[in-house]
Amino acid sequence: MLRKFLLFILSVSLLQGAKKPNVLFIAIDDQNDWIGCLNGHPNSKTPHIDALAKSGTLFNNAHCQSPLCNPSRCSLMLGLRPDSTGIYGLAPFFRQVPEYQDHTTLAQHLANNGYHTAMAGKIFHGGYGKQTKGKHLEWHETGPGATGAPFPKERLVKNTPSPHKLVDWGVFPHKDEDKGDHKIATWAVDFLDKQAAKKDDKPFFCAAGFFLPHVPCFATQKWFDQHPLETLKLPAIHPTDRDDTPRFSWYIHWKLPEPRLKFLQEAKEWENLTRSYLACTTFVDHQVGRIMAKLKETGLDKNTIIVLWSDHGWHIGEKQITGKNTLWDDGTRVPLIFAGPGLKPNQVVQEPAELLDIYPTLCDLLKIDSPKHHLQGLSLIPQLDKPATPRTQPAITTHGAHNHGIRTKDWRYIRYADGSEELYHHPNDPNEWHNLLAKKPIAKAHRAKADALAEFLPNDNLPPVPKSRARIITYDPKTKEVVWEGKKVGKNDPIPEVED
Ligand SMILES: [Ca+2]
Ligand SMILES: [Ca+2]
Repeated sequence: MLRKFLLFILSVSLLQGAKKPNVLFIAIDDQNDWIGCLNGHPNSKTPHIDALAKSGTLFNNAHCQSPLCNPSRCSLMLGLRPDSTGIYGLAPFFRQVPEYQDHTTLAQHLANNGYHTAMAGKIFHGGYGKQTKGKHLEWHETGPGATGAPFPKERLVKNTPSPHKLVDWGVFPHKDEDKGDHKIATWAVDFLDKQAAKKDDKPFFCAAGFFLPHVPCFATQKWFDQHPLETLKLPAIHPTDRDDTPRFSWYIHWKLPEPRLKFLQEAKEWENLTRSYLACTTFVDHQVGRIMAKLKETGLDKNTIIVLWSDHGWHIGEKQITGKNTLWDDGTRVPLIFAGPGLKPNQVVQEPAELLDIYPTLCDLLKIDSPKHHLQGLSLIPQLDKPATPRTQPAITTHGAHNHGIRTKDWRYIRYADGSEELYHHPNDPNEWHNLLAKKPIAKAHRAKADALAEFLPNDNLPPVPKSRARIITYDPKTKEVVWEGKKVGKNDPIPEVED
């Protein structure tokens, strides 16, 4: 009797399985590893993301392909590395590059395979990819755009070295409901209600991209109260950390609106920024929770695969800087979670993973062919099946041609365009404080490890595509000339505290 019943349940679930699973795609902007389950900061409070991770597989060693919004997101959605496209800056959007005008993104590939695709907030950078008509239809449906609004009448942090409107943080009294990210979650909740009421069998790809904890890190008191000042821990730093990193490590984030640690310390803003970032992450986690609750309430959770990711990390004082544009874990490590029907719960993968892997992994999970053009990521199915399955290639992050960070389970190797290098052994040095290639003479084993990892360095290294702009670094090996954002950097120029 029991056997018959189990067979019945099995056949019912197989019937239900006839419809392709939906995909809920949740992106968080500039979210580093300050997520509870990733253990990046002891004060992280992200119960909803942690619960999602527990219900599926957490990639504990996942890395972006570029430590910057536009190139990271283009890479993920195209399935191509930044050094293979030459898209390294905040501009251009890949559709403005002739070679990629007709390239099929992940969303378009799903649309071509019968999916209804919908997007709100930040999936591509800024307003890119919002067009809904014409030859290059990116999405069937779009909702509200990404925004850090509302803004206070005056800046909260008045003395930042850069007057950039977005470089600001702190407690800002306003209605949570007026916040851009609250509206994104509301759009997703409404979308799920509509989908649940629909009678047709068309599966959906719903992409919700949150803007926070990207600066400005404004939140209401409620979210700061979850991170009391009395128990607040500052990020772990080493006072002379940059003494053993090559000068080229400074060139890849030479002049930025994001302040250096020196400003945070002198202005006594380090605690405030740390707390503001944590508060914003908890706020976004709450928005993720609203979407997950609706998914469950509608019963759509039974047939929806969830992918949660962030586009890159963010420094809050580590290595003497704030912001992105680095090839260390603080700049590259991101949350990456897969959960849903058919996926095993409670799994943590320590092998490296790349955001580039999302495209081929989803193709496999949805049982649709990969598009004809070449996808450079690897399917994560082997690790989703057995988390300890060794990965055949490391995770690679690129910031400008010939600047690459390589991450395996235990090691990080960095090579800059001028040939300078770094090597870190994570089991002994989880904060990447001690560059093993800076100590002379270099231990034979470390040289051998670095050389072995260098075999994985990408080979394309295309120059930046025409009209590249914002955070572009180039190096001419013949003249040894370094150019940051169109301006030559002298080899003895003092390391700037802020952009001009
Ligand atoms: Ca970003
Ligand atoms: Ca160091």
